Amino acid sequence: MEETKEADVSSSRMIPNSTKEGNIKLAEETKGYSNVSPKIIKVDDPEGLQELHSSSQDKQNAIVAAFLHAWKGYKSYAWGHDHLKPITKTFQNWFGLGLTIVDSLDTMYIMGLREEFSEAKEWVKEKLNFNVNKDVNFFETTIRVLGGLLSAFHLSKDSIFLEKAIDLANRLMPGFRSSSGMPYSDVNLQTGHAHPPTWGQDSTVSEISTVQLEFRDVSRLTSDPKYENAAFKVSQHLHQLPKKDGLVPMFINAESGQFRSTSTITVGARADSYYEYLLKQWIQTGRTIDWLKEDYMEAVDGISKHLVKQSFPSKFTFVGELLSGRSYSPKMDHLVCYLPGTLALGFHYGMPSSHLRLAFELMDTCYNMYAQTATRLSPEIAYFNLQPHGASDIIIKSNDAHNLLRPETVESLWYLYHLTHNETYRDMGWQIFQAFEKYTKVQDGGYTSIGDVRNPLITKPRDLMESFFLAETLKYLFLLFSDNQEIYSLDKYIFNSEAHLLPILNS
Ligand code: DMJ
Repeated sequence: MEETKEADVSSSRMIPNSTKEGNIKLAEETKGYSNVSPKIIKVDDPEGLQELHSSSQDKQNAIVAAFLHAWKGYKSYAWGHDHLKPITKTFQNWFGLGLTIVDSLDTMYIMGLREEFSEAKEWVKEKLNFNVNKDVNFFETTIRVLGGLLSAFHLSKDSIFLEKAIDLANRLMPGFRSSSGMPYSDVNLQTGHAHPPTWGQDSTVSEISTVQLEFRDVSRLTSDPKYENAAFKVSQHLHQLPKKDGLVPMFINAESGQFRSTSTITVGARADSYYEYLLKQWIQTGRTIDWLKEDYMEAVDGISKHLVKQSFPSKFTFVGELLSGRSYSPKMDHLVCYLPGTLALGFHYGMPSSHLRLAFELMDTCYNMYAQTATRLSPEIAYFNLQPHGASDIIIKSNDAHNLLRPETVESLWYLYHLTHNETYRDMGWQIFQAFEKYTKVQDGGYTSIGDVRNPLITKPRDLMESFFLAETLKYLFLLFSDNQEIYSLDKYIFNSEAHLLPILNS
């Protein structure tokens, strides 16, 4: 039987100041929400709170130092390979595309790490070769590699990144060649052969719906509409499929173009960024395509109606799942924690204030998924207690207790800080950063995923540093402590699902 352990809850919740200066519209709209303003846990762990009052500049410096520590490990033991295995001091290859280098380019640019950026650029120029007989995941390669190259081009204006991006986009295009135009899961970069995943027949809905920002950007840069057309056809097709109040099943068949109707409805793994890219495509295209906005709004209403509940005893608002599309499960992936940020972004662009209220409530929950464990790190999956007499809101099962250095919570903290200037979001981010420092930092370089966030003495290092730790987690933390929030403003850029920056049309 699966072992379960209730998370340790040792602390009380403290209500800080409500929304401060900043976005005036937001401040006015949020006046009535003092009851849902962020709450921060006061932990009984002096080390966990150290330097809470140091300056934002000092904190940014600490985050840059963390990036350089991660980079040092990657450079020493994994250079040119996809990921660092920091414990065994070796590497892991997934696609063989130097993922960590390409995914990190814009983070280095933003952090002002000019030497490291030019070293990485040199590798892209001399060594990055897409003409390899290798099957890659269509979605992951699009968001991490194509997105990384496009963002590096937009920031640096160096043409090498655009050349590489166009080469890669051309090699990914055969992924769309199914009977329905819905992309397959995998594509061979040399032969163009595309196919379903080795483990099943269907494509994943979040994967096929999370490539449009990138392919549209390639079309704009090349003045060739074929990339945008192929990718947007997917969104148009999904738009006309039947849904449950805007909610989608997690699997779709690339040949028939039909959902697997018995698959789970979730905002977590396999469906998450479908919702994110509805909103972000609407913004990227200058807010002119009404059905993208309407589908997004319908989906948020569907999430509120079918998936959102509150736990006992602390009334944490969380997003559960409908197993087989029907039966409610109070399970929430850490991946869902992108949602507060997306909801806040939507509110910034005119969505109803109920979206912002949900964002505040979910942000509090996501932060508590960290603050209420003994390591102050979130598990990959949390279950929420729906029994009125239960002692603890958050239940962590053994198989779900790992932490992969994921970005979603700090991503949302940045969106909420960027839009409200409420310092509490920075305090939350700083506590999370300190926990990464304490439990995932590896002495000779790099950070490692861990197997158990519940036990500070036995965290069970899993020996992998995924590229998104550098591309997203550390980038969003760095931006959270930036005293100039205008440079990378959400009015100028849309951030893709891997935190790569693409310009907004007419911004
Ligand atoms: C990243 O590759 C992207 O953020 C993706 O959208 C979801 N999974 C990882 C990070 O958790």
